[in-house]
Amino acid sequence: MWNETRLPKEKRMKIGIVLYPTYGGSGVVATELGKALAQKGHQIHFISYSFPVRLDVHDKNIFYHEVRVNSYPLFKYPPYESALTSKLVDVIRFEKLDVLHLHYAIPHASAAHMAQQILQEEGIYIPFITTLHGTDITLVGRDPFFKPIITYSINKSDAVTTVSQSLKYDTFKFFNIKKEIEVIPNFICIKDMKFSIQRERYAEEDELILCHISNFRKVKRVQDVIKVFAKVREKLNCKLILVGDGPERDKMEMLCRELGTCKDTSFIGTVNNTTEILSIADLFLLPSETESFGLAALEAMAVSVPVVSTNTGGIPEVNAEGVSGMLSNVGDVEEMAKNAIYILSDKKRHQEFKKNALNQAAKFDLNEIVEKYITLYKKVIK
Ligand code: GMT
Repeated sequence: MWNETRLPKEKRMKIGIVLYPTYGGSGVVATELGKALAQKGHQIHFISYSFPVRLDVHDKNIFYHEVRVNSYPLFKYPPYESALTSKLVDVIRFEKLDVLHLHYAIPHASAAHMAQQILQEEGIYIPFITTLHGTDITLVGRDPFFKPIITYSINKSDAVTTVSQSLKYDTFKFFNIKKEIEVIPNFICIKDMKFSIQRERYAEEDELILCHISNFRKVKRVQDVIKVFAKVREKLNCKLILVGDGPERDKMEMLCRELGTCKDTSFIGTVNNTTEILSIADLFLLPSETESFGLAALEAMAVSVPVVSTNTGGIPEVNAEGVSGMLSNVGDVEEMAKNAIYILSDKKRHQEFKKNALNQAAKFDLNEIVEKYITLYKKVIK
């Protein structure tokens, strides 16, 4: 897979990618971007507090630098941002990075700005690009307490990107931003894949599989997934697979018990290879309260799984109404259930939605999107 499509030395960039290493979408996007850039011959330095979960390849162009925060009795709160800043200064200096790319504003953008200031004193200029992913703007970022630092560090970035038009709009709406924002959507690599997962582990031959993947936070409205499923199950033979884990998980298990759907629901926890699970699904449910993009929906579509979702935030930019799936208002469980039944109850219609889902996903082709980032890196490197 890692074919040597290397660049001549003078064209290779040394790029620092700062990310959250967990299963969240921003970490996944940052990791996949770094992997694709490394494959093109650029040198990628991932910087985070632990090894990124999706960094499952060995490539001579990929490096990992861990940010460690030493404990000290005085620290009730370990100073992560200072540790990250120091790490950035060290890596930029030693590895001679050309550019930093930060995924998720808090606290990455302010740490990068501080590192930039420190290095400027030594005559080194390191440009940094901030990619806004979602709740850094729509939830956490809107907290009045964080507003000044987010506004300041976005304005100080050498370039700013958002993953959807909707998030760009929200950023200008909620913050006093004086910079241009470029929309560079998330991406997917569409390829023929072989999966070893056995569908029969989760459903009988005559049963359909509905699936949801998230970090089980309130914003994901997993309760609506379960309620929609309960309604679909009244009409169709089906099973529900819930992938992921998070603060709402226990409550969701209780809700399944209340609705009597436990025997048809599998909570499978966090998995590394979500594509494998998605490949056996017939429909993906994404009833989020807010969602700047909806990477999980795109991953579903990339393996021909149609999506029933809400119409909030950037989801309509990903899931095309009546084409790759269907969209409803937040909380409209009744309509989402009707839509799911509509798509699944007719084999021919389901096939059509499946085919369209794959075509729609192909619009977010990895190669095209990665080129947009490369162009941006070149623009900010002086
Ligand atoms: O903002 C978050 O909730 C975290 C972030 C993440 O790290 O998972 O998710 C956001 O970024 C993803 C990748 O760009 C998007 O696909 C998600 O839609 C977005 N989440 C929200 O807007 C809730």
